[in-house]
Amino acid sequence: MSRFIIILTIALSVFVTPSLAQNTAKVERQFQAWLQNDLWPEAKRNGVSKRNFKKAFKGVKLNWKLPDLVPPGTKPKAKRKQVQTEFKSPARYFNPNNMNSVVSSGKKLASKHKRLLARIEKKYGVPGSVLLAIWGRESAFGRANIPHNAFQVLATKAFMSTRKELFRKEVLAALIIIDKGYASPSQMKSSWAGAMGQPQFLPSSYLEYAVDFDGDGKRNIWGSTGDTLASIANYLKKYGWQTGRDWGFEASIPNNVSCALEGPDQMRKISQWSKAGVKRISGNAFPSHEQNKKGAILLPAGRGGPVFVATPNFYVIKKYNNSDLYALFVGNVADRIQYSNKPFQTGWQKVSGNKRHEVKKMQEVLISKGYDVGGADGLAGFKTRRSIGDWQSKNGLKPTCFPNAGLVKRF
Ligand SMILES: [Ca+2]
Repeated sequence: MSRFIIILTIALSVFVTPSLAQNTAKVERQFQAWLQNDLWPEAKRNGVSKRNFKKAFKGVKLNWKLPDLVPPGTKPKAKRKQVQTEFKSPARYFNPNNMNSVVSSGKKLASKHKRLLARIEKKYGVPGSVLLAIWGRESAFGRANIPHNAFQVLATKAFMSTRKELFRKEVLAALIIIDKGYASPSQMKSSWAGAMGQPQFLPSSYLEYAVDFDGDGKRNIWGSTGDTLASIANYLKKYGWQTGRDWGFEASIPNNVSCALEGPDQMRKISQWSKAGVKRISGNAFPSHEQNKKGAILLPAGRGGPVFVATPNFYVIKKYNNSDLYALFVGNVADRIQYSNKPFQTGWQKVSGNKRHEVKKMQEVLISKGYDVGGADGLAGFKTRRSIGDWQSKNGLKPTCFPNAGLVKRF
């Protein structure tokens, strides 16, 4: 390092550090004022007592390590980050070691909690294997370290994040939870995203869907296995889980069935898909109890990966986390716990060379041409996938229904 740079570095650190510290202290003061003058009046209108409000925020300061923060007087960084992010293959989501380990713990817990799961299934109509898969995914069956103070996370985000309104609702719900005595402030542990306990419920979901299944009078999603599993079951039931139906099946879809027919708004009877040549990859027929009911075709990587027939229950799992890959992870783990322990049989084609901002640009062009891509976000949800397929057909290309590198460059 040259002497000049060393001097410059020292000069900068002397100059920058105190001003950053001063700014941090200033924002902390603004946060404390916001708690008292902005959040407290609304909490009060929601019936929260001053005593419990004080308890919740005793010693709580901003958490500066959380993602997506926008301190007062700054601009969001998220967009810049999004631009640089690589558009990734779904394969990453299905790491075989990770899945094997969730399945193996899930199988052990299925036998350990057999009677409990049977009682929950009887009451809510959701199979134990699906509950175990979600429990495993959300909190490693309650073993994950979920260390944050929910009030700190939620209030920091309600005060200065890219989604203030959402977190404001959640911090108010968290206050109601302790004000009603459902949980103590010290119990209120959450992830960095504000999701609480073993089922990873946001506070508003806790108020709406958590249940007391072990009968001690508390809806304890932090420490009770019965309450955790039944709360997940109740959540799925309230979102329309259809008892007795599967979540979906890995399939093969012939080329004469266009990949642009994907999506829950284009469901057909499973027997009709069958007639059109859609088959289960296992070689078995679709179960007879499914034949007369509706399902959607699902191509998470377009023609470049495993394809599925998804039942409405697949879209109920997505209410837990709005991602096709999440719901497929849960569905596959559930099948492997309950039926046969096999990963998806078709491999995922490699995806490389695209950045999210390039996919976003392609979406914007498609929107300008009148296609519905479900919003330009640089991700390939089913509306984007099938619009790509339609565009490809109209332009004399073989539909792949996926933003392959060569294709994206054409936009
Ligand atoms: Ca309980």
